[in-house]
Amino acid sequence: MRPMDTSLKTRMAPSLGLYTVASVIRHNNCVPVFNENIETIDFEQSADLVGITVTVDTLPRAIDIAKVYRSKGIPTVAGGIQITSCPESARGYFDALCIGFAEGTWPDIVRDVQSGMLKAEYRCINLPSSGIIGPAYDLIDYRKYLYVNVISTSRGCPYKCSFCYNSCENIRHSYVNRPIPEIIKEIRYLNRRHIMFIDDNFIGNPKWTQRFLEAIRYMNLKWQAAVSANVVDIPGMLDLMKETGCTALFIGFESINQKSIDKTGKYQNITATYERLCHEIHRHGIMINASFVFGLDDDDPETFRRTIDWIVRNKIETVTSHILTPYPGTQQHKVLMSQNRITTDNLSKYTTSNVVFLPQCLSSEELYEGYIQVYSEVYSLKNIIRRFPQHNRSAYLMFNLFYRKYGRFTEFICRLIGYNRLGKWVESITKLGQNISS
Ligand code: B12
Ligand code: SF4
Repeated sequence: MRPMDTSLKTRMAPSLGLYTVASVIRHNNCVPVFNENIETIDFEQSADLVGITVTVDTLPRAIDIAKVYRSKGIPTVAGGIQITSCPESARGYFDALCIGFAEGTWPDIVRDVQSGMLKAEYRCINLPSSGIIGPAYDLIDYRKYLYVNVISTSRGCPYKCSFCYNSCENIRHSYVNRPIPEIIKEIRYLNRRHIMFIDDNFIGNPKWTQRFLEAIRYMNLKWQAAVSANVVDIPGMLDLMKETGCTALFIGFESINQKSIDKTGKYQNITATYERLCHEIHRHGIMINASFVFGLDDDDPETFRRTIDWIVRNKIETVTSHILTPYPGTQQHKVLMSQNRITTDNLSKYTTSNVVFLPQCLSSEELYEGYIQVYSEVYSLKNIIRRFPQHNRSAYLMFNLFYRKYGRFTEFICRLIGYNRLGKWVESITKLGQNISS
């Protein structure tokens, strides 16, 4: 957990990756799923095969878990973002690695375990749209999470920003949208008016997005998603989003300094257009969750002050910020490695809330303090009042006060009444303005 987080973050949503793995083989197998963020693993339960999903920061723990199972003679397979981005980081710690999509590997893995012929590596880095399988939503214990109404409509992103896992070799060529009828089936199954689309970039293929939004228009949903900053340049897109029920958009602004942006290869972000972008989104009555990354080479001690002022001036409803983190396998990692600037290879620190490299125009302490300052100033009572929006006021107050400012109190209430009950209650009184990526 980051210093500003509570269990509301870890209880936010289930791992769709693991429930997809479960979905692939559930018909002939019993597939219990454990989420160690919120519960303890029952190591006594017997198993024929253990699959572990791994993000960068959870790799050290995944290795420890695998050790326990391997000592009992149970084979372990690791998959997920980190294994796909940088398989070298995991070699030797698991019986097999899955690089890419479970849909194209897990059936073979199960078959090979059954015949005692498990290979060291399985690979499926490209899937046709029809090959994607939806998660086993019916296996999720809804009571454990704030939200289960999360849907992934695509995999990957057409952009390849240098700090993002999408710039990794095994991922950079795999952007795919799912068949629209499959997604509609999932929305119907979830049977909720509020849906959170958790794609990297919901407008990666604008023509697909427009077709999809037209297809769900009749469902009268309230929804939110993450999009790239060029959303404002796609004719009619914001109108269509508004008409089909969009309440909030998560956008990776990353920096208000164009020089910093240029070095990330995020060509779709033009800082000179940011104010117009915010104005247009707000004009459509949609909330903005702005994401920033600090520690880029042109960031200096003044960057934090300037960014906070910009956020307040543009009345950004919610903010997520990160310390630049060189995920192994990314272009950013290659550059910092070649400059000998990575200061720790302890991946459990790679949560975007620790400084794991030497910044250029800042000390490590200044970077960390500045990152903390952004959260504490943006969510100070004074600035919550100064950012008060024209639309979605109840959602704004709910997120700013009860998630960010007084999260510990909300966490206490959740323990009394249950996370999912609180999530549903928040959805109904706010018409859902909060974004999952916060
Ligand atoms: C939704 C989401 C969240 C949610 C829910 C997380 C959860 N419970 O899973 C919340 C908001 C809580 C969250 C939190 C965080 N997140 Co997050 N999150 C995502 C997001 C947007 C979608 C994940 C998802 O459901 N994808 C859809 C599923 C179906 O895809 P998948 O997981 O890749 O699974 C497929 C394959 O990878 C493979 N597979 C996966 N697991 C396994 C296992 C086996 C055994 C096999 C065979 C195959 C396999 O098969 C699956 C089906 O094809 C991703 C971005 C992304 N596109 O993945 C970021 C992402 C995973 N998050 C990220 C980060 C950094 C975080 C935080 C650390 C942020 C922070 N600073 O606090 C936290 C902490 C997460 C943690 N350690 O618990 C990074 C991870 C970077 C990295 N290189 O590891 C990502 C990639 C975002 C990014 N662009 O950088 N997150
Ligand atoms: S636009 Fe976002 S999701 Fe896509 S590559 Fe860049 S940072 Fe990653």
